[in-house]
Amino acid sequence: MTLTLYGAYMCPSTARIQVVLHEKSIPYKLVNTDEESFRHPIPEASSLFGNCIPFIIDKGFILHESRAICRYLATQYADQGTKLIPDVYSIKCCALFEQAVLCEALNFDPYASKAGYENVIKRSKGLLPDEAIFEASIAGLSSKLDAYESILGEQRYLAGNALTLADLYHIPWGTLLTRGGSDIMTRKGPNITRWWNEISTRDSSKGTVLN
Ligand SMILES: N[C@@H](CCC(=O)N[C@@H](CS)C(=O)NCC(=O)O)C(=O)O
Repeated sequence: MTLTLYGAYMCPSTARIQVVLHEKSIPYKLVNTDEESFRHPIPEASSLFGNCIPFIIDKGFILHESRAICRYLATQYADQGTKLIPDVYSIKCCALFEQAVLCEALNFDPYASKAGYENVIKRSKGLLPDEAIFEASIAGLSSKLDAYESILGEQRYLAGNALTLADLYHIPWGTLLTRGGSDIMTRKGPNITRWWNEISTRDSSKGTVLN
């Protein structure tokens, strides 16, 4: 039974899952809920999360929250595609992976999503961006990226020298920041630039609902 992803056009969380589905070579069917007039097609999927998308149904298993979904895919489909999480017995590698995952959720996403929402999502809906919010978000992100620059000077990826989910999680909002006219992903320093150019040009980052 093919995995089904319920998502929407221009939804970064949907794109995050699509990146991982591609990396793991998992065939899937995308149900675009825009086209369904945002009518929730599976009543039992909406109890806890309201009408929030994205969610997946994999052989009857319903799961919400893009990062939880990506984690599930990387574990359930461990034997195929790109390995995206460290082995469970590597305790320190797992701890560094958790650190990188939380770094994206707590230090990158809050600023990048605010800036990307102002300059790209709002414009795509015909609304005017608030330049002050955009600039403040970019300034906040810029201060957080100083640590990225030094971490990525010591290692190839955020959790070590292997690509993980933590790196891929940055692709959707990083892409929209660039599209929104910000050079923040390539102006902080050579290490972030090298890392961002590498992850954002992977085949998995193309062909999502953002493209
Ligand atoms: N934390 C969620 C965020 C998902 C999200 O923001 N979904 C938006 C569309 S991109 C949505 O469903 N908004 C409508 C609602 O919350 O009812 C995730 O990462 O999956």
